[in-house]
Amino acid sequence: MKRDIQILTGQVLAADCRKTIAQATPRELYNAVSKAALDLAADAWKRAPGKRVAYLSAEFLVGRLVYANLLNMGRLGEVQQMLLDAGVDANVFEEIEDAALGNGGLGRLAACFLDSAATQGVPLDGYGIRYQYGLFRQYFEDGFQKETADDWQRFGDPWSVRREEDAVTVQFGGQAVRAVPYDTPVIGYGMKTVNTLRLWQAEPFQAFDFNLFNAQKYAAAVRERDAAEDISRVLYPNDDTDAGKRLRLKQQYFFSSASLQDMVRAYRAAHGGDFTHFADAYAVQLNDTHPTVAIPELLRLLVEEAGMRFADAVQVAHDTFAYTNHTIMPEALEKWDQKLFRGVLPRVYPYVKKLDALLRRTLEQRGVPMGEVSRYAILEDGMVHMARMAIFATHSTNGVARLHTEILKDTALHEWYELYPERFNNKTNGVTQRRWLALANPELAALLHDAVGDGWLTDLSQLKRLEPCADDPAFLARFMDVKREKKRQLAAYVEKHEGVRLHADFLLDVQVKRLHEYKRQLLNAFSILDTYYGLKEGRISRADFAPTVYLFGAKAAPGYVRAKGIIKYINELAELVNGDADVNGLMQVVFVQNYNVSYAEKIIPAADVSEQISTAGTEASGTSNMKFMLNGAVTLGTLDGANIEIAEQAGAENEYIFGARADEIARLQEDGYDPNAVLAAEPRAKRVVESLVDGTFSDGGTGMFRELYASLTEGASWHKPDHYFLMRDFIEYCDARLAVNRDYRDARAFAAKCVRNVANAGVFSSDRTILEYARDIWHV
Ligand code: GPV
Repeated sequence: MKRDIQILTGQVLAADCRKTIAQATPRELYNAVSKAALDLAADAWKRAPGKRVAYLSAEFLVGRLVYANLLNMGRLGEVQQMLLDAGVDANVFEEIEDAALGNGGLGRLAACFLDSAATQGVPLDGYGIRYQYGLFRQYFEDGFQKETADDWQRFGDPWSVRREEDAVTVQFGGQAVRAVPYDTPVIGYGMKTVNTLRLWQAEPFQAFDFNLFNAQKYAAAVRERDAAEDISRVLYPNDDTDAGKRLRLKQQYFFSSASLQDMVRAYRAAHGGDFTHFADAYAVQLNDTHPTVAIPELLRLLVEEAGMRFADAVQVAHDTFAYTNHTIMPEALEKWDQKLFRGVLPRVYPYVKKLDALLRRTLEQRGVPMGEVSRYAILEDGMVHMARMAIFATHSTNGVARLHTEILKDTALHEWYELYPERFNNKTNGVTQRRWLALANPELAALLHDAVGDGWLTDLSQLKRLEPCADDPAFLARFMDVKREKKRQLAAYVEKHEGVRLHADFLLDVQVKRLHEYKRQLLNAFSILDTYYGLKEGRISRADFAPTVYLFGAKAAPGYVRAKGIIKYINELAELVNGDADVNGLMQVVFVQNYNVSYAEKIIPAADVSEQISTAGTEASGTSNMKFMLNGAVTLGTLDGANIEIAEQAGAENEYIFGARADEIARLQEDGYDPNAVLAAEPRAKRVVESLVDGTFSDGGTGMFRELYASLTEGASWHKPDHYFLMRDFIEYCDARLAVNRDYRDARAFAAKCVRNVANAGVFSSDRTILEYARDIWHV
């Protein structure tokens, strides 16, 4: 019998705070509804027998869990009605902070994979770190980014269960800490499968060392506790860059070791002490190199705790592990100083050395010339090269979009591809349509329900049946109504959170993603400034221009000075444009603060244009590009990452593609590229770039803008000028953008393009991706 979530919620509230639903605070209500729902999921939350996948990831950017879980449980409508009946706003849980245990695409991909695996019945558990503080919260002060700590647990964490009985010990050099798992159910759509997200928290063995305390060494006792807790204190805020910090290595080993100990213990309980068939019980996916220290750790456990020979242990590791690469950017490829590594992980380091020695013997046997060995070696120039270890010791290395995998094979990891071609494979990323369509855009979901039914919820390829609707005026009218409504909702939200009145009747052009030079938010800003001048000076006809909101959302890593300079620049641009009454009816620039998963759920469904303008060859895949497509935005982008596959699926005539392709960029890198020649030849380019230094904008005396200017025109010791080819693509980008604007004026034709995007988004479901991993890599 279906149990009543209203009765359960009422009972929890009565027991916990002696209040009714109508009386409870949002936070009390959140905890009660979540507990009630957790209770309803309890029966389905049990381990199925058979092989399991462990998805090891330093990040799980799950966002807000309550609505997504209720949706998958089939309880969302019921809870919304319950709240309505009690006179409570159905959006009451929007006060609940996101669980931002990730930086960006990589962490959000892991969260989409959890949802898809549970929905598709793939027995996959996530393993990671229960950071006390997630990604910093961002606000702007005088246009500059400021950061504050993200104390996400202050609302409670009702979706997790502490499993004291499964705690393990993780040993560093002279320090031993307890790893205590917190399990969160991962509820598949329809609740047929409930998997587990197991996040480890670091704790001292005793809250306090009383010997120290009694000896009046209070500070020492506290220090010991803090040193343990520090390990899971905070998420590193670098996206796509490697900080190489000691504490980061400790974090990586902490969750890798704890997760493997967990698996080894369960294996022993089920199969006894013979570990030769470990890979039949577990497939372990390494989400980038962050958990790669798991490889020597498994070798250590197999040799020292299961008595296995090293060579046999290597075979087990090879069969068990697989590695996903998420970038070719050299600054993100993890390398650890050998001394640091050995100092922090003295028990593990010998196994890294043995692997390195095995690799060197293998290279020799394969006839790789001595002079080439240094390109492969795990231990080389005083560093431990993690990606090399990951490729050598696993059976699969995959990229995350077709172009990305081709670049890995042809250039970035070419020498490895020559050695092990059979290990390389592509798994183009995807996103979960439950959160990114059903939950974020119920209005569009309802329209799809009427047009093609609800099968797309678990089989996104069914959206293809929408294709004829792109020629149906009545359908297009309804689609445009949905867009209008989503813009209206977004405008209300932005007004509340930013104090800005967003023009809900304008074309909405959006770039939301981490702030990084390669993603080229600065190119976007330059183009807006060029449009502004064009409108003011009559080069662009005001009468023909579709009024546009340019919306940005992005966090810069706190130590990434250039990225912070770009944020300040865009905020200065916003002030210029929004403060000019002459263009107020035509342009608005808005940079929202604290862009996160929940904000994305508001912004993406409202967008008309999805800005995906990275330098070709730099964005491994992108995943927001897929979310925009699914919600009916056209892509204004370069042929980079998954944009290529998006344009291929939807048809290039339904996107706006511009700029140099990856092969041209590679050629320019080889043969030389001179941005100053572009600046000399193209006054429009020169004018916007000069705005960094000619007094148009102020960086508050920080020198940030002059540094940005120098990065474009002079370069630096580590970079050539305009390393990301903004000037190469500037005019083409401006032209493509004007083409979008022109086309937008034919509202129905534009809506038809949007609908064709929705209809062809089927392959970009993470359900498809996860089923490919299951079939090709995990064999489950
Ligand atoms: I490496 N990515 C990320 O978010 N953080 C990282 O540390 C690394 C990669 C991203 C890539 O930049 C995106 O192109 C990609 O879509 C995403 O990972 C998921 O694969």
